[in-house]
Amino acid sequence: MRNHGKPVVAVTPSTENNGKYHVSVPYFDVLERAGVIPVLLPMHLDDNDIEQVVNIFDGFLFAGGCDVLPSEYGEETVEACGEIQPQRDKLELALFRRLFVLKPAKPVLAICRGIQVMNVAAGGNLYQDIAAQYAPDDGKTVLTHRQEQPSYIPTHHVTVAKDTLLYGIIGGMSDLYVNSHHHQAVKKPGAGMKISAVSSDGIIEAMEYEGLPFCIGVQWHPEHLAAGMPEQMKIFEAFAAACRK
Ligand SMILES: [Mn+2]
Repeated sequence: MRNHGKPVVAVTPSTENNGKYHVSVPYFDVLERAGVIPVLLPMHLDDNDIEQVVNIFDGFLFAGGCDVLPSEYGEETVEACGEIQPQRDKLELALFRRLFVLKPAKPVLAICRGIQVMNVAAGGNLYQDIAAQYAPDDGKTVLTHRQEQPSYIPTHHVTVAKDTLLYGIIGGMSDLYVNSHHHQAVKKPGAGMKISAVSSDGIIEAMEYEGLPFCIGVQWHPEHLAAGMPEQMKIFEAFAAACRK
């Protein structure tokens, strides 16, 4: 049982090898609106540090960012693969693998790169580049998953599966309009991963880990949509509520 006030949530860091760790402000804004205190993690944590961190925080948000090193899912790197931060891969994969089996469980929300790391941590793999490696089934139109429009503008729909945590959280909507800022995507789901939303061209856009009460990954950026779309805010409200337990 938690004995303090607001839940404190760890947010994973990004870096551009420019001597700074950073996180996009909208992640913090939306978590604060949901009643959470967000805290940015450092990039380097050994196994003992990971153990301490999973016990200290009430929940974990895996933020967006660059591509996962393909060798983490047993592949060579193709030309269309993007920027990689091996140290961030190491940190986030170690965190996920500990969180998958942590007792008692802690809530996890994984956004954009987050769903991809979540899948790799569970033994799944990725399209290194949708345009180079993915062809939808006959009759399906190829969408752009790398929109030119600002992030607060949704550009493609996803169909949400009814028997999922996500469906209940967003108030029973089977159709969501989302933004799209990714060139990679989940290919083969890892062990225990349940697909909770798919775009019309067949790309996996949300998954949840069946082994935990709250472990949700979304391929879009709800933090940029939450101000104008209540159903996107509900994702963070549900996460905050789970962190309060
Ligand atoms: Mn997309």
